[in-house]
Amino acid sequence: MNDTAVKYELSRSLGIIRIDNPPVNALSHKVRAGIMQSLEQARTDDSQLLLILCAGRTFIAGADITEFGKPPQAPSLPDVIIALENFSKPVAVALHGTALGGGLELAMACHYRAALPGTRLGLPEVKLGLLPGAGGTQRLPRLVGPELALEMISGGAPISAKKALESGLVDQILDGELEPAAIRWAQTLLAESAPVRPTGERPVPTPAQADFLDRHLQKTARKHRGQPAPGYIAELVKLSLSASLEDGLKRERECFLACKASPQSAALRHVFFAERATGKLPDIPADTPLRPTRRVAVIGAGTMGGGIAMCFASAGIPVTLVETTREYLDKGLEKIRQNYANSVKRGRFTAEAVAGWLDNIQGTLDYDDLADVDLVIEAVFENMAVKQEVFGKLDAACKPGCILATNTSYLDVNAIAAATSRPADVIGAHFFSPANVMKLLEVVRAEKTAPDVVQTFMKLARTIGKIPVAVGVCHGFVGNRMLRAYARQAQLLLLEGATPTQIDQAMENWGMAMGPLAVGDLAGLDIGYRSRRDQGIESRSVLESALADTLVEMDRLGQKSGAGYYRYDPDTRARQADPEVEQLLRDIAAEWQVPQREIGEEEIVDRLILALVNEGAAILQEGIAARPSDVDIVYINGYGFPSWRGGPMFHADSLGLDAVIARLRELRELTGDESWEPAPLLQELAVAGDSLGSLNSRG
Ligand code: T1G
Repeated sequence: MNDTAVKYELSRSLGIIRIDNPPVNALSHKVRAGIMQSLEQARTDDSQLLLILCAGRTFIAGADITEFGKPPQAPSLPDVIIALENFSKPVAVALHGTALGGGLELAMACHYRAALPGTRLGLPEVKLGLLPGAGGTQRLPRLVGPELALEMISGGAPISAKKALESGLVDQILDGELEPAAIRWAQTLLAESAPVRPTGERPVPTPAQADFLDRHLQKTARKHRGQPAPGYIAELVKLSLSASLEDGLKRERECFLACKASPQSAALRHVFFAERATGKLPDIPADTPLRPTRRVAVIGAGTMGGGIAMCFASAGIPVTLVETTREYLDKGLEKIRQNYANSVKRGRFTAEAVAGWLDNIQGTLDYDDLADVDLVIEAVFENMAVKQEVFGKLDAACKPGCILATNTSYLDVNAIAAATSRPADVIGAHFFSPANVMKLLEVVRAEKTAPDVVQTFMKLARTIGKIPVAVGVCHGFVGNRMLRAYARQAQLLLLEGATPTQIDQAMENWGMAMGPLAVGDLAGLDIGYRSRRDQGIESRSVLESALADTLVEMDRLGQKSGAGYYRYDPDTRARQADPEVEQLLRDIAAEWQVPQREIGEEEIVDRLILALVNEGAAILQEGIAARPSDVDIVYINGYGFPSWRGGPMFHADSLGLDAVIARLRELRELTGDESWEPAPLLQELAVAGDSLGSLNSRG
C-alpha cells in the first residue's frame, strides 16, 4: 500500500478511502493502485459501505496527464472503474472543488454521489483532444440523459452542483465541511440499507428529440473542424442508446486510444502545460514578495481603457477611470455599462453581479485622486509624446511603490519609463482587444523594471482571468512583431497574384480563426497606416504596404467604413470579394513590376506560417521571449492560431526542423526574398538534432 496517496480506514461499518495526491488529486498510478488495495482490504473486513473522498482543495481533476506519454502501468483506470462499479458493497463518493475527467468517471462508477455546493463537475477531455476514456461516454448518458451528456462531453464545460443534482448526476448536496458532512450522509445511506446500484445497469433515457445528434453535429461542425475527438464523441453517445455497456465501453476505448495517439491531442496537451508554464520566470523566484494591488486606476476611457477597467472591476478590484473631459468620461462609462448589459442579455453574467462590478468603477478628471492607488494602467492614444506626458504626470501624482503600466502595443517602454524618476516601477501591460474578453496579456519587462513589479503583474494577470506572457522590449513585442512578418507575406502574395479570398480561405481551412486580410478589415486599416506614418515611412513607398496605404486613402478602412480588402454587406456584415480591389492589385503589381503567377493553397499556408516560425525563432534567440511555448501561447490566445496545432513553434517541431529549414530555403529561391534565410536558432537546433521544444524546459 502506498501510504501517502491513498489511505483506508474502517470506522463504524464505514470503509473510508481518503485520496491525497496534491495539487489536484490526479489519478496517478499510485492513486489507482491505492484504491485497488483499499478495495481488497474492504472486501473482507467489517465495512458495510465504502466512502471515497479527497483531501486538499479539490476532488480528482482527472487522469494524470503527465503520465500520457509514458508506458501504461496497471491497474489502468478502466480496471479501477469496473472494480468500483461491481464491488460487493455499496460505494459512495463525496465531491468538492472540481470532479473532472477520470475523476467524474470514477464518481459515476460509484453507487451514490454527493457534492458540496460549489463543486464543478465535468468531462473536459475534448479540450485535450481526447474523450472520456474510462466509461464517461456510456455512464453519463445513463445518469443525465443523452442530450445533456452530449453537451457536457463535446463542449467540455463543467456544470454546477445544483445542475448536477437537478439532472441526476448527484444524489445529494452536502451541507457544511466536507468530511463530517460526507460521513453523516454515508451513515444515513447505511441506516437506510442502501443497496449496491451499478450505473452501468441503468437504461439510457430516450432522447426528447430524436434528431438531437444531427442538430448538434450541424451546429458544431465549424468549431470542431480539424479535430477527430468531437466526431467520436457524437458516435459514442449515439452508441450508448442502443449498445450494451460492454460493447459501448469497448468502442469507447478504441476511440480514446485513437485520440490519444493523434497529433491534435499531443498539441492540446502541450498547450495545457504551456499555459501553466508562462508564469514560471527563469530569473525571478516564485516566492518573490508581491506589491499590493488593492486599488487600480486606468488612464483613458476609450475602447481599451474601458475594457481594462472591466477586467479589474469584474475581479472585485476597485478601479478609478481617468479622462481629460467629462464628455469623454461619461462616454467611456456608458460604453462599459452597455458592454455589461449585453453580457447579462446573453446570459453570461447575472444582473446582480454586474451591478456590483459597476460599483467598483469610479470616474475622475483629476490626477490628485490617484494619490492612493497601487497600480495605474495607461491606455491613451498610441503616441510617444502623449504617453511620456502622461507618465510625467503619474510620476508626480502617484505614491512611492505604485506600479506604472503602459498598454502600448508596440512603442518603446524604456522610452516611456525614462519620462519618470522611477523606471523600476514601470512595466508594459499589452492587453488585446476587446480587453475584457481576450485572455492574452503580454507583460513587457523594460530594462529597469524591478523583479517584484514583474512578478506582481504576472500573478495579478491570473487574478483578472488573463494568461500572462513575459516579453522583452522590441517593436511589437512578440505577437505584433511576428504578425508583421505574417502580414507582409499576405501582402506580397496578393501582389504576386493571389486574391484576398484565396488567402483568407486557405488560412481558415488550415485552422486560423480568421484570415489575415479579414483580420485587417476587422481591426481597421487606418491603425497600421498611422503606425507606418509614425515610423516615418512615406505612404506607398514600400511594396508590402502599398495596397493598404492606397485603400486607406480611398477611405476603405475596413468593416468600420463598409469596405477594405472586401466589401461588407450593410445588413449581414458578410464579406464579399471586390473586383475593384483585385484591379487595384494588378495596377500596383504592374507599377512595381511584380510578375504574376498562379499561387496554390500550400504555398500560401507555408509562407504565412513559416514567417511566424522564422520570426519566432529570432525572438527566442534575442531573449525577447523566455521559451518557445510562450510564443505558442501568445499566438493561440492573441491571434487566433488553432490550439489543436499547438502554436507556431510546436507546429514547427511537428514538421521537423530539417524540413522547415529546407522549405525556408526553397521559398528564398522561389521569391528571392532574403527574409526567408532560416533563423540561426533553427539551424543550430537542427544541427544538434534538437527541437524547439527542448528549450521549453530552459524556463
Ligand atoms: N494531470 C496532471 N497534472 C495536472 C492535472 C492533471 N489532470 N490537472 C492539473 N494539473 C497540474 C497543473 O499542471 C499544475 O501544475 C497544477 O496541477 C495546478 O493546476 C481517462 C483521459 C483542476 C481546474 O482536463 O482543468 O481524465 O503548473 O494551475 O487553475 O477520461 O488544473 O503547478 O506544476 O491548472 O486551480 C481531464 C485539468 C484529464 C482537468 C485546477 N482533466 N485540470 O485549476 O490549477 S484527461 C482535465 C484543470 C482524463 C479520462 C481522461 C485545472 C483545475 P503546476 P492549475 P487551477
